[in-house]
Amino acid sequence: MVTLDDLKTPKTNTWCPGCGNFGILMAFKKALIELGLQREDTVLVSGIGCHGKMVNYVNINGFHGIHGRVLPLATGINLSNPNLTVVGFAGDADQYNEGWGHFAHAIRQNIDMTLIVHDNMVLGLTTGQATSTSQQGFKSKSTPFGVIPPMLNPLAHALVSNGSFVARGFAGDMMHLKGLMVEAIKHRGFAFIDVFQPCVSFNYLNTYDWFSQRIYKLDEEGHDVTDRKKALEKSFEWGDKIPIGVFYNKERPTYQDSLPHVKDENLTKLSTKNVDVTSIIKEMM
Ligand SMILES: Cc1ncc(C[n+]2csc(CCOP(=O)(O)OP(=O)(O)O)c2C)c(N)n1
Ligand code: SF4
Ligand SMILES: [Mg+2]
Repeated sequence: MVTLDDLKTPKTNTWCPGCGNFGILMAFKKALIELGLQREDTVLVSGIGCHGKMVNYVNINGFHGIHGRVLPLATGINLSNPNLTVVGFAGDADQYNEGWGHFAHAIRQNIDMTLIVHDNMVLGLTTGQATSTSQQGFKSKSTPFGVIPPMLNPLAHALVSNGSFVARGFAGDMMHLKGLMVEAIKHRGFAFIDVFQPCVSFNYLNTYDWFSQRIYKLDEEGHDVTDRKKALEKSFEWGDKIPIGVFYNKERPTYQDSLPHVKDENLTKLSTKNVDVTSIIKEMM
């Protein structure tokens, strides 16, 4: 049985005091413990940004990728060894700006993994520029006159891309977030959680108070998680009332279920003894 102590690493945490990332980190550790996952069977993939340091603070297998590429890396890991539990941690700029192209495809392919986006609505590590989830009018170093276009709606995009698990959490409600992570990791297929993560140093608009005054829990109002149209409608709620929780959850076949060479056997276990790739290499030279 894994304990909080086992998951500790010797790295010094450099997040700003009060950062929402602490809530996400603790929720994830508690989810791993509740699920009884073994450290060697679990892989954490992270992007570049403050969120990317997750890989330094959880003592499991980790891959600190390049900016925007959490999903290609996680896809490769999952397809080569589907027995591993793969959890990707991306930033809002990392996933919804630089890595945006990968988002819809990993979702529609239904890669068996979990994606958790630390959505602080700014580029935290590079000191507070606007991202695609910054609200219209948000003033930052990169948008001195305020953000011009409407903010991107990642949940709606995930739902119309045929997402099989779509949820939103809040770093300020760690136990609720832990529950979402447990459900997401158990889900067979692509599970996506957008997490409201206050950046106390650079986002003075979307603060803990701002979120706390607005959020409400979908499960407390009897939301049907198998109703995609209703989930889509809920994903457009923004303003005085903002829903968190599971918007949609219905399993469908995963990508590797239909791949004959990985369906029953791990790529990592296949022998390369009688494979000759010389002709392919020659063709590419
Ligand atoms: C290919 C590439 N482009 C740009 C950068 C510069 N860069 C570093 S972190 C970052 C984004 C940080 O924002 P976000 O993904 O929202 O993460 P946060 O710091 O807010 O957690 C960028 C653009 C980079 N490292 N690599
Ligand atoms: S800059 Fe923002 S996101 Fe980064 S550690 Fe500080 S509070 Fe957290
Ligand atoms: Mg960010």
